[in-house]
Amino acid sequence: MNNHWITNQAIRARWLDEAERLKPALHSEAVSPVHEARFVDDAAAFQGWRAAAGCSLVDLASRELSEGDSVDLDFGTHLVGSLEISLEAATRGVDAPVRLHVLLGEMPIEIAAPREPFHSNMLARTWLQEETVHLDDVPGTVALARRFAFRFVRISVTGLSRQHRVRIASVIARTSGAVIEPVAPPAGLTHKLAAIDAVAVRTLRNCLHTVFEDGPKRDRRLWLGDLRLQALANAVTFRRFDVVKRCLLLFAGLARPDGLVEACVFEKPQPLPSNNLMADYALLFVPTLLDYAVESGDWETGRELWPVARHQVATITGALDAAGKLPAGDPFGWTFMDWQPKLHREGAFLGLAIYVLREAAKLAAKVEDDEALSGFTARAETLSRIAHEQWRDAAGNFISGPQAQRSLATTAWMILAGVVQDAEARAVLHPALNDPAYLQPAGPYLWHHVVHAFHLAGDRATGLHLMEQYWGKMLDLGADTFWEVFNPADHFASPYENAQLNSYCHAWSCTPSWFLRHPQFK
Ligand code: RAM
Repeated sequence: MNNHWITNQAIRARWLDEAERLKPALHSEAVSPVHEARFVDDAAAFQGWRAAAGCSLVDLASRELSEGDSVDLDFGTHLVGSLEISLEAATRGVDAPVRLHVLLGEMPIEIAAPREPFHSNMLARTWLQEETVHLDDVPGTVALARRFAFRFVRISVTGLSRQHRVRIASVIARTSGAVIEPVAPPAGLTHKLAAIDAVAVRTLRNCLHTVFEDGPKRDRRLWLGDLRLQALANAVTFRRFDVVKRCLLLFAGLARPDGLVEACVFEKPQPLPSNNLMADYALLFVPTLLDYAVESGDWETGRELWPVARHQVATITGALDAAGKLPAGDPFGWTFMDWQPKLHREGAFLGLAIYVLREAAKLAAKVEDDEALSGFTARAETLSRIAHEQWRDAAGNFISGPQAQRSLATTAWMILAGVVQDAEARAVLHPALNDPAYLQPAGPYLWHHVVHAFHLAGDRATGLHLMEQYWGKMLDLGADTFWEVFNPADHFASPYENAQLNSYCHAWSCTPSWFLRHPQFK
């Protein structure tokens, strides 16, 4: 197969131009808060804070604020957009500019808990949403021009003439997101599953802007692993296939000089590669392209981008050694799989590689690349045999690493890879779920793959039950949109060592909608 796309700048420029042409129009609505918020320190609430309803907006508009006062607002649900604040004078002739400090949060902890001292092992404090603005004249309106993701807002008067007072006349959120058609709830679901679906759809909706963002608060960026799951849910909800195509073209057009696709690309100020390579995400370009072509019927793009997909599989799975391991030194970047720090990733990665080879073979068959079809099929079979023979303990459980670590990650991916099937798959999955010796996932991204593995193993009931337990627990704890990270046993779990930095509308957690809506799971 010809790999001239890798060095041919004209082809790349054409893909990026097409991506630009597909940039979706944005839609905006004006939304008012529902009432004042009162944050209650409550050990029984998620992360120790409960947002109780304070006074009505009418009562709030009559409250007089001096320097040092603040007001907390609740918009009632998760929003993405900018904010406009209008002040009135409570005393005649406010004679100096007014300074407001505004905190915005998706969750109570972002507002109610102190932000200092700031600590994170990897992320900047500037992800915490806040702004200082001035009004030179009162009455007047000030707009916070940046886009935020929030339900809660604290407005503090941090500068005002001593003898004067102001009132907050109105606060308006101007939402922002790609135009979508509203989707009807699926028929026949229990109350709980219908509620999970609605929150999952809102999660996807609030991440859908000019690309599928991972989260509208952070990183507000296009990541391949996230895109793949969003695209699954999109196919059974908004069906904005044009945006999926745009995202695939961005990854293809911005691939590295060696042809491997970045794990993440920047969209603004103009499309840019991020310099972040991940072996698992690069491979996931393949199923994302296959699913896109199958669901949208756009095989022209399937064909056009096939060389990019083929290059990822050929390069990365071609480098696996006789034991099914990647060479030392991370030549293909880091491997993610999940945020679980204790996870030994090799076993799960081998499962993912086999899964991707099989998906690549399906794509090869569709685009009539016979050489790739036979090559990738044979490679999948060889690696699958290796996994079956060398990556299990005496009892048949899948293991990874020198300590023979057992984990749901390794088990689920070996099932997605088809290394074991049906009764044999169920026999290894059930203990993985119930035995404390198995390392559990750290977040919804891996839980998605576990739920999928149960469906593939022919146990849809357990898959649905898991969804009810895990995503349903977020719902019980007050989720308006599903979260980036959730550990039912540790509400402060954060890969960044700071729960205020976690994203609480994170697209990779939107896939309950896929399981609940796609005909293949009926
Ligand atoms: C996080 C992002 C994203 C994920 C990567 C690996 O920072 O939020 O969701 O794909 O890391």
